[in-house]
Amino acid sequence: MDTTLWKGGAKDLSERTFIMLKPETLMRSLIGDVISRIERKGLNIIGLKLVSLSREDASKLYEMHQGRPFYGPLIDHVTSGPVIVMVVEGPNAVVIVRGVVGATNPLEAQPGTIRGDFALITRKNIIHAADSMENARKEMSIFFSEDELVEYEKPTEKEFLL
Ligand code: 3AN
Repeated sequence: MDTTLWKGGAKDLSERTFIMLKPETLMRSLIGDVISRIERKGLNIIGLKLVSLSREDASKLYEMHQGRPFYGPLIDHVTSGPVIVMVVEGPNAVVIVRGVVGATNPLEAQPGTIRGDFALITRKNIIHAADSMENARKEMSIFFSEDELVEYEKPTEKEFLL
């Protein structure tokens, strides 16, 4: 098998991004469906936890939205029940995951995306995904220390994906 592409190409584009499955995802028993979309795309889950989000952590996560009209209800909502926080890794992970997730407003999210298939309204749009590498780093550091992230390679990636 020629591993040149893996070693010299796609692997170099590898990024980490941060994802959170919001309380409605657990309450609607959709965790498996949503995580499966991420897995099937070919990304590696390198960190995963179920947590009860504190108001302090929620306000760090949504810092950029402070002052917006939806900010208060958003914080109330994401602290209303357990969430799943995840770090995933793969080539161009930030942009790739945003594509899998779909547009913020489910009215605009395309069928085939997570929000397009599972969400009706913006506040309860199932999933949060970092929108830049810088925000991904900030957001994952709220929930994970470096030694909680486990890197690995799936043999199938080398053989079938890249
Ligand atoms: P995204 O999650 O697609 O990056 P952001 O960062 O603009 O979108 O918004 C963060 C979260 O704030 C959204 N996931 C959604 O839950 C909530 N939100 C954003 N805009 C609105 C809105 N107009 N009304 C209610 N909630 C909103």
